[in-house]
Amino acid sequence: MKHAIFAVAATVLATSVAADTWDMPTPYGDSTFHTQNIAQFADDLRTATDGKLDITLHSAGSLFPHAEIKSAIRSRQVPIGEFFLSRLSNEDLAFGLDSQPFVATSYDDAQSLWAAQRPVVTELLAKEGLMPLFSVPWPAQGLYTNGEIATVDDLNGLRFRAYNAALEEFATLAGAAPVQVEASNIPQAFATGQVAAMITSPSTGVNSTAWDFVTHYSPINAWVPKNIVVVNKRVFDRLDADTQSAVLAAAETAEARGWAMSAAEADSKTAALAANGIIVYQPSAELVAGLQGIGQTMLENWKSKASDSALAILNAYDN
Ligand code: PCA
Repeated sequence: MKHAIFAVAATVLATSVAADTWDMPTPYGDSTFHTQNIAQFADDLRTATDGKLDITLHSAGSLFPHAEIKSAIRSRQVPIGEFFLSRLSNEDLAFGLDSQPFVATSYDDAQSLWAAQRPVVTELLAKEGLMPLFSVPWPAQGLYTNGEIATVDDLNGLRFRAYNAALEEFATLAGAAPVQVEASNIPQAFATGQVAAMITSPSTGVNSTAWDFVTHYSPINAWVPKNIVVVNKRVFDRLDADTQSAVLAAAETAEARGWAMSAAEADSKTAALAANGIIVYQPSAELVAGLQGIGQTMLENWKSKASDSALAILNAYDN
């Protein structure tokens, strides 16, 4: 009898230790490769910890809207979550350098930029009790419109979907009218005439069936912005050492896998846009020159407002 009670007590103890379930919000939908990568991260962790750490993913902003995910992790309403890194640029421009046009336009550049950005981002987030686990880029951003865009002037007056402050500035400098719309609301925003053009990845173009509302796509490859997965530091510190190591190992694997998925999507999703009837065209020299001019103006603005830590990233990246 005594043994039986001990056995029951031990089982209860074991299951209460085992019951570490983490809710994880992301703004992006299930068909997004980032979400698929995170789902795999959760699976990997469940396996590595024998089910001791069980992450439940809440996609498409279903648990928290995008703008609230970071503060929800900070206040421990959720232990972990994903968001678009450069949305934090209103807190410090250090978070936003990956969304400045023509600073880093290839995966190699994006890797170098992330290497320069990571220590600074880690330090800034630590001040808020947050710890980055991994960061994965979207494919380079391209231009979706109705009809071909030959020069920047052709963007004049267009209602332009934006997803952060940098894209809002970009659209404004191009003479367009920016409107903030979350990725999962893109089809509706076009259908209702809220917007008529956008800059985003081929991945998001395909995920939002862009062929239903635009005719043309140009891979202007202007920047390679990233998502980041962040954990609350106190929650992480409370995990036992083995579980902590498992989280860090799964994060490293997820980062490498995510970058590879992104690179594969850059080609496959551009092909899918064309296969669904979108006309994919290379930007004219004049359009590129005009867009680069906007990029230069934006970088000057950025430098004039950047914190020391933000400037340190740019210096480290340039050297
Ligand atoms: N897709 C996301 C962010 C960048 C991207 O390629 C979006 O459009 O909101």
